[in-house]
Amino acid sequence: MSKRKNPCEGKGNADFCEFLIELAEYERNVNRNIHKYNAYRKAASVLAAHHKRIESGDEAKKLNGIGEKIARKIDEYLLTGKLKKLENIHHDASAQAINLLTRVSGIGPVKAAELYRCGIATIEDLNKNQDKLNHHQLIGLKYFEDFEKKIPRSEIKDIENKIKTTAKVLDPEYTVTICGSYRRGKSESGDIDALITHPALCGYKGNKKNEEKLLQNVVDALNNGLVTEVISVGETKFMGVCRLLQDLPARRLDIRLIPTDQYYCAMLYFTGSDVFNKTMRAHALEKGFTLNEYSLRPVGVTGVPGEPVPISSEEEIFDYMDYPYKAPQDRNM
Ligand code: 8DG
Ligand code: CA
Ligand code: CA
Repeated sequence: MSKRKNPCEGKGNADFCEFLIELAEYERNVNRNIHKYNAYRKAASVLAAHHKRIESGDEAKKLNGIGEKIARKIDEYLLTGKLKKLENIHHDASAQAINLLTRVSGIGPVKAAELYRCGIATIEDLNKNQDKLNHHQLIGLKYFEDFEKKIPRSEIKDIENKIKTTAKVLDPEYTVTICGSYRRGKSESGDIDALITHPALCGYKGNKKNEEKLLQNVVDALNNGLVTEVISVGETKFMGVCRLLQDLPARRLDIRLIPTDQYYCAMLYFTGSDVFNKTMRAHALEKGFTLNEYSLRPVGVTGVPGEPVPISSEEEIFDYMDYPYKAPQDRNM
């Protein structure tokens, strides 16, 4: 996972979005309150999508996902141009340190707090305490500056072509899709989220012997040029680092091997955005389905999910749920 980014650049309510996203990050990284994190992100995304400039907390409160507390923050911001809560966070050394440490790939909020308790507050401190880091975190530290850089769309396009060509040379039956913000049409992305599938791999009738090597073979082939470091690799998920050309930054690359019968649910999930996914899941529940990265299943009156519905396109998932189809570029919420 790349650290989640601001979904609301350049819109009429961008300043509200920015402080809400900052509060969200604080809740996740420092307080480890995922509930508040989600609430702030949802509010930011609702404001980002709103067609006109919000002029009061009460006006904001009419929007779905904005409650009393956030409305009062909007009032405070409109009145004073700042937020006391954020000012305090900015002056809180531990909050600042923990926020910084979580920007290192592989360091989550719990590890960041643990490191801070050991007196580690800066990247320099991390460099002096590498014995406290695991393999993923060491790679995150080594490429800290590179991983902070956004990846231009054109570079991902080239990486996409390289992965597709490499897979097809191994076996023309591979299918490769780059998901994440790239598939949503963003001009730059934080990392690269690749999905691959192969007809030999189906959730129901998978040939175990075959599937063990389906991902490994692709990764091995990419090791001659594109992939430069392996963070971890299992039967279904590769996490690593790639570099398209010597003078370009190193990039985070994840590749997931998905059974064919789960491919479209996975594609939908890994295309995101995460806020869009939450909306979609909530809508599925209203329509009597449960949706996740693997499948769409009807929920019976007893509340027990049934067998997965067969799916052969993303559109079908929307159809089943009676939800108007949204193209990937319209899922940037
Ligand atoms: P970015 O990398 O350009 O910052 O944006 P992104 O591509 O939208 O974010 P991502 O963190 O790489 O996640 C890719 C998609 O995976 C995301 O758009 C939706 C889905 N997803 C969630 N929740 C989570 C999660 O907690 N972790 C990960 N890895 N993916 C998630 O909906
Ligand atoms: Ca990712
Ligand atoms: Ca991504």
